[in-house]
Amino acid sequence: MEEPLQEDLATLSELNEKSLLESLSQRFKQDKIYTYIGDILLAVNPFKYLPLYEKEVSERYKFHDKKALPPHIFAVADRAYQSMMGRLGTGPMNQCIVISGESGAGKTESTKLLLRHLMELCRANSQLEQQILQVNPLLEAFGNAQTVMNDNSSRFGKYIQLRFLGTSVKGAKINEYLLEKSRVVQQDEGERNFHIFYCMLAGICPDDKDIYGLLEPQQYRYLNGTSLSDDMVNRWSKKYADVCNAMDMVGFEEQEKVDMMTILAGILSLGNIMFEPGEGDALKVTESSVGWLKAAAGQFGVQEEELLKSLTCTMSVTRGEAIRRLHSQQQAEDARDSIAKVAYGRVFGWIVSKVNELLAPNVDPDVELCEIGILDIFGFENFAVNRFEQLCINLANEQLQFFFNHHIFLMEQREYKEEQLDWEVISYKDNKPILDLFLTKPIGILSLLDEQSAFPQATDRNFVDKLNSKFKSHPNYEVVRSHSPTFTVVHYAAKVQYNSVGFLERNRDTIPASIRGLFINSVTPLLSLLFAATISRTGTLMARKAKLAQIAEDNFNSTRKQSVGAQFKHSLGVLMEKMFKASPHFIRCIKPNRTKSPNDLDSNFVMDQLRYNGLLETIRIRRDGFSWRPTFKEFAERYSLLLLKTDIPPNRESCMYILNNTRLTGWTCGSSRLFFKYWHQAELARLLDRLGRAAIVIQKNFRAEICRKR
Ligand code: AD9
Ligand code: MG
Repeated sequence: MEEPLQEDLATLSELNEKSLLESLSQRFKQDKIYTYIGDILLAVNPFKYLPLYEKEVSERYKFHDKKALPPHIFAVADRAYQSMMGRLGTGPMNQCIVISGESGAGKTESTKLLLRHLMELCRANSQLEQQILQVNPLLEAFGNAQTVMNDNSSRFGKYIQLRFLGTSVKGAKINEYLLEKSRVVQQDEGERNFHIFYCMLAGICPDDKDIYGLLEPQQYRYLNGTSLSDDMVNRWSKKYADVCNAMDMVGFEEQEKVDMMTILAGILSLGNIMFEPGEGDALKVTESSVGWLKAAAGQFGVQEEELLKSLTCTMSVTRGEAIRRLHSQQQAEDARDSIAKVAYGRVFGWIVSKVNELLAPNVDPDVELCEIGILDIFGFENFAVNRFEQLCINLANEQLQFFFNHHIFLMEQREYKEEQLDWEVISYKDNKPILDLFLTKPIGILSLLDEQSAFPQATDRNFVDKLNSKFKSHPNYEVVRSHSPTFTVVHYAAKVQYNSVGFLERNRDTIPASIRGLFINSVTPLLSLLFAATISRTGTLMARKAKLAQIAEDNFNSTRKQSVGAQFKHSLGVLMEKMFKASPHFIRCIKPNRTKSPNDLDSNFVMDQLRYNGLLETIRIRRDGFSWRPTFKEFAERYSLLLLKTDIPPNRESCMYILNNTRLTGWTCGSSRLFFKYWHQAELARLLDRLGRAAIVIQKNFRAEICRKR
């Protein structure tokens, strides 16, 4: 008979890298892709359909007993939901589910499954439920793209907050992080633009295609001349129908959809405009681009001459005098690309804020809502060429790894020490030095980048020279001797070599005010709104009259704003603060191979991920440690019910008395709190539940007895 496979690695008797890999690989062979490490879920991407998510499965995992069913992602959703409502050991509190893993490991798919099960659990009203479930396909169409690592790679990070009143969901809010806008104008070998462009070109009906002025995909430079095979047309047109459907469901208006598609068509036309020397120092568009200029101006709803002007020259004001500076060919091409990037970025930001507006909870602002947040960011990336975007993506992953370490190792072991538990310290790879390398003020990588970005004369090379001189002896930094300006960071997951060409420009991300002025005057209402508006802190679009007036007045000068790096650092900080206040649930996604193939687990590749995620140490701490550590007061208040009492003093003696009345073993007691293994919480919940059920039976019998006597 086959030996049963370990469902919880924290119960492995022999623990080493080999036994860990062997367990995962045996399970994977039998399509058992989920495995627990105590309360943490490991999920190995199967790269094939598995019948694991049908309605009956979802039903089985509703309010289930963890021990009775195999590990599953629905179980994590269930635990988060129950914990949020205070059914598992603590009072009601906000929860966050943190999903990590490298690009293509399965984070986004996991997010969708979690959302689905949460909607099942809270039996949302059908319209709100559908709206919430449609948000993902919508955002994916605009924010995901094919990369060499993943055919549906998220090119932005998101934190979805589901907001509950009691047991029912009342709304949702999305925070998005750092869309990779540069993809709109450039994709590396084997990569594609954002899905929506292909969807639109494949799915739009011929009449609408004419209305929007769209041609065949291979004619667009921004799509790298990709032509669509029949199979792709089928796939993408179905997706287009889904996106349109999602927009209707979420509540977008028809005119908004039309405007949005027109802007996307404008971006494609813009990309085909090329320049050549004209009269004197002036540039003109090439003969074959004249039509594209006309098309783009029409699609953007602006004057052709105005668009040409913003591409070929910059206006500035010096001592009250307007000065026109003609662009070089390179500058004109850069202006073209930056218009495309900013327009796309604004459309994306607007979609998110519109979703937030439509899904905002319709409750009194004084009513306090509880939250379950799900974090799905872009996974760790290491390409042939790594740019500014990869630096930010990898920094976000460092931040998540730090959050994990902090919770699993640091806080836990700090409490053992404070409470003088007999404990042999488990060491782990602390990535704080890498975070410091990036974030320390005034001399972290991001601060130095900002400092250099503030100098118009600074170059990408200067920036790397500065890094080299500051960090040459930092253990996580390596100087690279090369003609191109490159440097290496030793990340927690791997060494990544960054090419700093374009770092300063991408970090500045300035839009000349003339472009803003151009679009504010667009006859396309949405475009005009996108450039006249600021996105408020609450995530809603607010057109501000004052802003409009200021822009009109300041039409010639670039507006100063926070750099991309600084904004990203700030939004990551806000996110971490929120997460540190919530009760976390971790899902670690593992990619089985580099080729996206089913039924193939590449041992070395998987071992690398287990190592850099610190999973062996995680198993050790879950096996030997105490992940639930309530104070005497917290415990006594909640579990005095087990003695059928509610008024016992909340102290050590009461806790001992309660616990000695149960048959629980393996817990221990510190000076101010109790220390429990990860499974104790569920056991105690079960005892309370049993007691509750017994009380109901007693009540029923009592009532029946009374009736009988009468
Ligand atoms: V990235 O950091 O956004 O590049 P993710 O989000 O980690 O990455 P994603 O969820 O997009 O990866 O998964 C990649 C692909 O793996 C999906 O498109 C599916 O084809 C496949 N996948 C992932 N999880 C599952 C699953 N549970 N069942 C079947 C899956 N296929
Ligand atoms: Mg993803």
